Amino acid sequence: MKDDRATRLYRTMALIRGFETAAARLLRAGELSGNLHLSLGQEAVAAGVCDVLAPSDTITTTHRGHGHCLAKGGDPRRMFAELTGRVTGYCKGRAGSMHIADPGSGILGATAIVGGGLPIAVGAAWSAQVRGTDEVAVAFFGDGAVAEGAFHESLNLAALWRLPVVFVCENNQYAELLPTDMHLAAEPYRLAEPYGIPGVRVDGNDALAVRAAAEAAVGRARSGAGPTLLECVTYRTSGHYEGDPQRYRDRAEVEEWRRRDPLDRLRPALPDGLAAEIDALTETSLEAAAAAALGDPEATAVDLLDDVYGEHRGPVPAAPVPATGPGAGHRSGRTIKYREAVAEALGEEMERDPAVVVFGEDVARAGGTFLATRGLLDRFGGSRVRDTPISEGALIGAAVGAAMTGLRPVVEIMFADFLTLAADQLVNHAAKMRSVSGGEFSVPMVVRVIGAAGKAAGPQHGQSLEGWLAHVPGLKVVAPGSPADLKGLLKSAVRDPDPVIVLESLALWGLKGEVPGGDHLVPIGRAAVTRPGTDVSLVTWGAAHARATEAARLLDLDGIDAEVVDLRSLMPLDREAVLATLRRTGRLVVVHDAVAPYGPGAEIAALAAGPGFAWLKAPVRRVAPPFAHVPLPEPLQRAYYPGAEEIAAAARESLTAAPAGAGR
Ligand SMILES: Cc1ncc(C[n+]2csc(CCOP(=O)(O)OP(=O)(O)O)c2C)c(N)n1
Repeated sequence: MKDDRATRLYRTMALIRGFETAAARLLRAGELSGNLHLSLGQEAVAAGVCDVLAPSDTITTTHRGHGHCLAKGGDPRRMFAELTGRVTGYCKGRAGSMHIADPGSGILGATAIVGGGLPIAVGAAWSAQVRGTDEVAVAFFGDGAVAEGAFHESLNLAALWRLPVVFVCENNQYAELLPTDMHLAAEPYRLAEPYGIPGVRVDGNDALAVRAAAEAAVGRARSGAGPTLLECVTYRTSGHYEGDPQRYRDRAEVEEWRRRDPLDRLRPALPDGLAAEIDALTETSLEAAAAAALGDPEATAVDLLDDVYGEHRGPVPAAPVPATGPGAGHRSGRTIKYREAVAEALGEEMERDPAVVVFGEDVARAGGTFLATRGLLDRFGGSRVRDTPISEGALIGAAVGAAMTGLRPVVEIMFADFLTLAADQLVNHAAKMRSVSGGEFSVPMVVRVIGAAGKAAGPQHGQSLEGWLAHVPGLKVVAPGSPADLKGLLKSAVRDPDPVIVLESLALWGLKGEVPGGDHLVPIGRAAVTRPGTDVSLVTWGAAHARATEAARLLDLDGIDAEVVDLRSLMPLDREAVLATLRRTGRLVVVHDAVAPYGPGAEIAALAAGPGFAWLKAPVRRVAPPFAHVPLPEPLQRAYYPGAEEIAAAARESLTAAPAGAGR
């Protein structure tokens, strides 16, 4: 069978083989930073699967994904540039071999996190379904990923929603150093059956066989019949990483698999002499690509802040601080509850933009565990408002994939405590995707959680994790303390180009407040002075804002004029607002519901002790819960969360304390 198809597959495999051989040479020559994980011997999987994909189809891949990226249309020169730390690389040379992402060729990203790409492919497939296209998403992963929760969560979700996704397990028979039978209790392809989807095992060193199996799986996905799990049994003849002494397997085994080399196997299917011609041409063009990449400028340190966030370089808002509180100048006379602000904001955004979708556990039929999304299903239908399984990792990952492919997903995760189950997708993927794509991918997604708590249902249903979240470059974190701010910040979050975590508070759930009319937006990264004052500043956010305001009232009875500043956003932080209030009063008390040690209050105190030092008249006070877990009983909660009296006491202390700083 001397056909074009075999020639095409051979060309792709030769390109992968040549690229990786050249990359290994560059490593030995000291031109390459970091590890290099090659896929020598596995080329047929990438070539066979990608041969049946259209340019608009998408893939996610792994730390060993050079081949998948090249087969999907990645540019060898840009890949060499990335490996060698050049500004012309896919990530501007900052991330290296394990991180190639390219919207232009449908590469949603290689990830160094085992299993990390599966939920993202599921999200891309869901996005294709919602947008009504016939695009297919493919997740490439190793046998090691099959033991990860991400694999099972992804298969369940994809099967449940009949998503156009193909899961390609590249079983090279080792997960790092362990053979498959020592780390998996079942053969990968068999795991499809319990999820009700086809599980197909194919000889992964036979490019034509891989292609045929992939064609069937992709066709099935495109026709709307749902996902397939394709296990390609192959072998990597190189070490786990370049330089690996490979003590975990014997030479005879490697030699045996070399005899089954996928390029050698396909050669007879090509016209005489063509394979040698392709090999020579490929080598010449790759040499030129590598040389050109090495001639490009190296990545420089001044670029480090680029591409962490979308609309500005670094997380510092450029606009000035408003002089007064939320809603100033927009009096509508209309009051709503804090919780009602959610459906109002989302309803308006969904009307405005058909790309906005809302999903999460019980958000649709029940209208949310806390009834925040009530009514949205009836208004917008099941395609845009969806109940999901209890799969926090897959949900955040699906939001990442959906956001990268044209949707604006809003996902509800109930309590911030449960974000820990999705930490990989949040911290390693949502937060980094813009950066590892060299700024080419945006991840406009919103995660709503009960977070800046102030009221709890025990140690695992009430943590205030804003300090933890705001510490992650790439994420934005807001904690609205009023219905107007919740509505305005949520609407801004939906329109934001970056992942935004909206920390809501159960303590404020029934709080009523006036909400401005019209298209009410509160800018992310802008604080509000909710009570002007001259003697001491109470800087706060979330549910603690109400208690700080009460403390200001108590202080007023003593003749102390406290200013209350509601930060509203933790990242970006309105540094100017903190410095401005310090300039006005010279005294700073930071009030929050996250535990004090290593908490977000320390960041604000550092601001006062640094750029604000000249205005500081007294030591900064932090009023926050102790370094302990959130208790369940009400009396213990009252002891745990700082009350108005405690806040007022700290403010009084700051007025009587010995001068600090310049003391002016
Ligand atoms: C979540 C996670 N755990 C551990 C690692 C360390 N690690 C890097 S590669 C690898 C082996 C992965 O095996 P497999 O998925 O079979 O892919 P292969 O390397 O064989 O292509 C491991 C454990 C990681 N990168 N991510």
